[in-house]
Amino acid sequence: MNNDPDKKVKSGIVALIGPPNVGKSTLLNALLGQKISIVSPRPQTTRNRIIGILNGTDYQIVVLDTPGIHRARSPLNLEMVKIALDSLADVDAIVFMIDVTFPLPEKINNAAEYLTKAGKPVILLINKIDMVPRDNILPILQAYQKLFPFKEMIPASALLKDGTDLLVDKLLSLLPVGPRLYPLDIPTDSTERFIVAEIIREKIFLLTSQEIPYSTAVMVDSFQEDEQRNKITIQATIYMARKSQKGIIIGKKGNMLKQIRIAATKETAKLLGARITLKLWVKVQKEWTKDARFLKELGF
Ligand SMILES: Nc1nc2c(ncn2[C@@H]2O[C@H](COP(=O)(O)OP(=O)(O)OP(=O)(O)O)[C@@H](O)[C@H]2O)c(=O)[nH]1
Ligand SMILES: [Mg+2]
Repeated sequence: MNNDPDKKVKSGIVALIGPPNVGKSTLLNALLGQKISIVSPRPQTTRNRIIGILNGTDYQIVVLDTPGIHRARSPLNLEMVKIALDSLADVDAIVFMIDVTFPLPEKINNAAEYLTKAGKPVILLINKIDMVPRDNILPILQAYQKLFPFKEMIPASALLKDGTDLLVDKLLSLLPVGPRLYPLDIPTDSTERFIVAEIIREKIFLLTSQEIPYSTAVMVDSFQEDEQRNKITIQATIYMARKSQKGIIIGKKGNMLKQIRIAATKETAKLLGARITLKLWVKVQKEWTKDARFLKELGF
């Protein structure tokens, strides 16, 4: 790779946007070839704008993963949707993602509205094509053609990295020439603390059910590196919206919390390339999803 940071390349910002659970975070990770953004089978996993920086010899694409657009009621959910929609203001191009396995829902209709308002070139990416017969795809493409004047329509599987190279090619044709916006050697601007909190949150999304993942927030309280022993000690707090949920997240004899800790420790160790000691606390932060001050503390 040409390492001159000032070299003029194809350079710009692209947002991944669409309903929850369509595979936006999976696509970001597939494009980067490493896990930057957490993924789960449940909708509304991503709560923040996550930046992935994709560098090639003659390009840099800054990809924004965003929370899924949904009908929001609680202040937390309203914030999530706002983060997603606000991100469209800063971008050079938009990838509007849908999931080929769900029929065309009415609620996708407001997509035309926000995409039109953004006034940027939009690529439609129809994800999860590995899950349906090829013949199912064409009628869906035709239906979406009526929704918005997309620049391109790309059937893809983020999971199998099918269609992702084509997406990069098409995006490059939409980006301006200029200097890189970020240094060459960083894949994201997320802090290690944020990433660890997200990993813990992901394990909660994967291991618990019903309303529990949605009532959970995680903050890393301390992060102590012992470089000589290549060891990191991390303390984090899991905040639950209700008192009754505290028992559920801790589990019988502390078993649930233990599973969360083991899974999060393993992934954090792999990510940071160090031995990890993870200490988890559980606290009740009453109705935090509606608590403006607490949401601010979480960075919303
Ligand atoms: N079969 C298949 N599953 C996929 C594909 N892409 C994503 N998934 C799965 O779909 C689920 C949701 O993926 P995410 O990447 O978390 O979706 P998202 O759009 O970021 O979801 P939110 O953050 O909730 O808006 C996960 O279980 C993924 O493994 C794909 O191409 N094929
Ligand atoms: Mg996501």
